[in-house]
Amino acid sequence: LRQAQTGILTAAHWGAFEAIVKDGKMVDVKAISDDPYPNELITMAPYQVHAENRIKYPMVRKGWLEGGPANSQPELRGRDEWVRVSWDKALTLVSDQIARLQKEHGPQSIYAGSYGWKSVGMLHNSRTLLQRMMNLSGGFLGYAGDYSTGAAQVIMSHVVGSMEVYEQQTAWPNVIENSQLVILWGCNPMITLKNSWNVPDHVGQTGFEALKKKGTRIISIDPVHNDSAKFVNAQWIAPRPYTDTAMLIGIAHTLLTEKLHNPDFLKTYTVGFDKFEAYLMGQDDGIVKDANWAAEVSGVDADVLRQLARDMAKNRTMIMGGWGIQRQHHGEQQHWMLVTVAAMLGQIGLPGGGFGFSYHYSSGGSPTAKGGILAGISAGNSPKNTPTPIPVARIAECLMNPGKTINFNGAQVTYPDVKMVYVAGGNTFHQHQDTNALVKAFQKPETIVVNEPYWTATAKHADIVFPTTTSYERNDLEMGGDYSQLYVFPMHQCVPPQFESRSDFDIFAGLSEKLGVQDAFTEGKDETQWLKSMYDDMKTQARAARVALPPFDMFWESNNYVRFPVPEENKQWVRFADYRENPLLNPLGTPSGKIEIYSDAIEKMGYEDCKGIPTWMPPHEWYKGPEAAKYPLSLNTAHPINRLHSQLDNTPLRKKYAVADREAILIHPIDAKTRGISNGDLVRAFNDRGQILVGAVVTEDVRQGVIRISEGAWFDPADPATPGSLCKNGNVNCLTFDIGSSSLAQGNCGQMAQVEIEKYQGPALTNTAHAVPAGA
Ligand code: MGD
Ligand code: MGD
Ligand code: 6MO
Repeated sequence: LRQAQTGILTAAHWGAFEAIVKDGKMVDVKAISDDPYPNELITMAPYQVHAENRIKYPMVRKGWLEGGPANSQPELRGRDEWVRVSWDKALTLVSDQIARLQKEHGPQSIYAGSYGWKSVGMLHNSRTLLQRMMNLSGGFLGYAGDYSTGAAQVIMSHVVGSMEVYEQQTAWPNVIENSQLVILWGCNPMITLKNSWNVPDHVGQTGFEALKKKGTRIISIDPVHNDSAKFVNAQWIAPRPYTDTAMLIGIAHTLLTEKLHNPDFLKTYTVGFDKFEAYLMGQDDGIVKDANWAAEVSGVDADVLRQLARDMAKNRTMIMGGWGIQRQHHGEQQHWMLVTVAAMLGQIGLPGGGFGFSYHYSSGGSPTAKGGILAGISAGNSPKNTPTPIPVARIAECLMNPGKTINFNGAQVTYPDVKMVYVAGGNTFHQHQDTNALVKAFQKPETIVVNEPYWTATAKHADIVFPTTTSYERNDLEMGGDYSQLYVFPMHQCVPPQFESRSDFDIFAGLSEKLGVQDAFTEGKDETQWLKSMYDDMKTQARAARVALPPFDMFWESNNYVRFPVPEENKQWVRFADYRENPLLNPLGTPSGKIEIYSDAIEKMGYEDCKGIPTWMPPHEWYKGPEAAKYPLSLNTAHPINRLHSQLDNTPLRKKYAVADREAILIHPIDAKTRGISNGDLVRAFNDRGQILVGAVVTEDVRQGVIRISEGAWFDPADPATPGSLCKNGNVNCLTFDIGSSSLAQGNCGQMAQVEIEKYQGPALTNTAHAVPAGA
């Protein structure tokens, strides 16, 4: 047990901390002493609680309130007035619609997948609570996959037999000791490790620090000279965006023709290399895919690619793949090729070798502790008539095209006619691509309900909004270290619920009451009783692992948190070592039990856009596509340094990154000069889908021909009545396109688009992204 010193112990996606509260206001925070890499984002907690754009009361959009779901003037969503109502009225309005739709149209008429990053906490898990209530009241339409790894998680299941992207990685001490060369492939861990799905342990950053100290050679392959590459003094290789598959194929060709590959490994542990070899050598299409071919596509010198292949083969090499590269059209191919190259190198399952797709995420590789694990509240069982989920990133298409059938991982999915959308803990208007098309799609349903602490663009485009507490206004429990399971943190309530806000638990309990399922929803337990039962289950597991914990009451009163011991052997754990040691006894979860460089299952699906072997296919938009004549710049939409997606955009931290009060755009000096753009200028970035206002940062940190605008700036159309009007805050998804990565995974393509930019010459525009709407 570890003790908090001065404040109230709580936690967030950005770390555990002690909150300092004075006269009912959170005024300051202090990172816990165990945090090896405290994250500045925690200092924004007081601003989260006391933000000016909190939703204060239950609100209903005027058109919906007056016309009801059938005559609500849905085209006014996003610009209508808001009317304050009582909690009882708001709960009745929503529960009446749920009951009516379940009866008249069935569960497929209510989309309650509600994708999103919400806040941490095992009880107040908004999305699970929504689904719990929906399951009890007749079911709902949910989603499959996610926005983070949509393409990679599906292809990896076919190639290595698990989603892979969320698996524990070879432990950091083993990597530090054994890796001689580390490749950061589209990977920016010093930034993306700041935040975790659970509470971060921040061990990953100490791993990179140790590599730096040891002088391990690191190469970063990224169109942007990212912060991690700078931190570890990596060699920077800057490809044309979206061309990584071609680069990797060129590297594979060098490995093969220079006999640097490992035929024994390929024979014992993989299937289908012969088919890939035929493709490499151009046996079908007459195109030999060597380093010269790859250089022509990717803009990286052929000699650099050849040297990379040689260096990888001669050293114990760990390839750390990020996920931006698969948030692209044909995004499946990138990770498939990374595994193929790693298989050719033959180091998978060896200390410090192979590949890892989660070193940049939630501290994959932080050694697993021994103790207990908290289980959160569950969504319960789905009723028998629950509809087939839709791929998460196809939501806008689904709303626009009821009845349409699409391919999805060997199956077919038909979009139901969605009449109601319920969002709790996500920000659809941030996460989804092609925002202006989403505005139209959001006019289709009869009713849109949102639980939110803030007036986000999603809340502004809803019909009914429930004001929700932040996690600092309720009691909860959460694990620390997604992979390590190192900590259990109490999340003590720091301040009372602000204004009339309620927790998601209370909101869904209230709706459950009106729907006649309250007892099943709460199981007769209040907040404290739920937390006690979660803690007690965890304590029982810990006891079995010979770790003694105090009773719940003592733990809760004490302001302590739990830190579990890490067994020595876990510090040397190597991913795939068991498979390498005995592939017959420890087969992979693929049809062949081996790594599938050729997948018969995928081949038999017969898709044009995802074949049986990893293949280079030009993406929907890129610098060689026809659209490049009008829109020559390739867009990069990486995750923001000082936010979690859209979260915290409404805090003073934006002073660190906003330029002229807009989201920043990184522009290469030559691209800026030819357009007369200087540092600090307002810039209009645009294509056929939309236009946004951004602030110029002219820098050689981006490859020429590439612009970087981070995801997450709140959507703020200059004229909400005119489709496609200028977004005054710089929401990059106004520029991205909304098609699936392929028929296989249907992942999103948020990390690509062709764009043009110009110096903004129009009238001065006030940024109103964080303003409250009329009537609120
Ligand atoms: P967040 O900003 O975290 O993003 O998309 P989201 O997960 O939707 O939204 C969470 C919302 O939940 C916020 O509005 C917050 O205020 C609210 N919230 C927080 N706590 C609570 C709570 O307790 N209760 C309720 N009711 N609400 C709460 C992220 C998504 O974006 C992801 S994961 C990825 S990987 C994608 N990345 C990406 C990209 O790289 N490029 C482009 N172009 N688009 C992208 N979109 C995707
Ligand atoms: P990204 O920033 O989207 O993060 O983790 P990732 O998806 O790995 O992309 C990583 C790097 O890929 C970037 O430096 C980008 O320039 C590069 N890249 C983009 N396109 C290409 C390309 O075509 N080729 C190559 N070689 N490189 C390319 C995201 C992860 O991060 C997720 S999914 C979430 S939900 C969390 N979000 C998040 C956040 O919003 N903020 C912070 N600070 N941390 C976060 N951590 C998590
Ligand atoms: Mo994600």
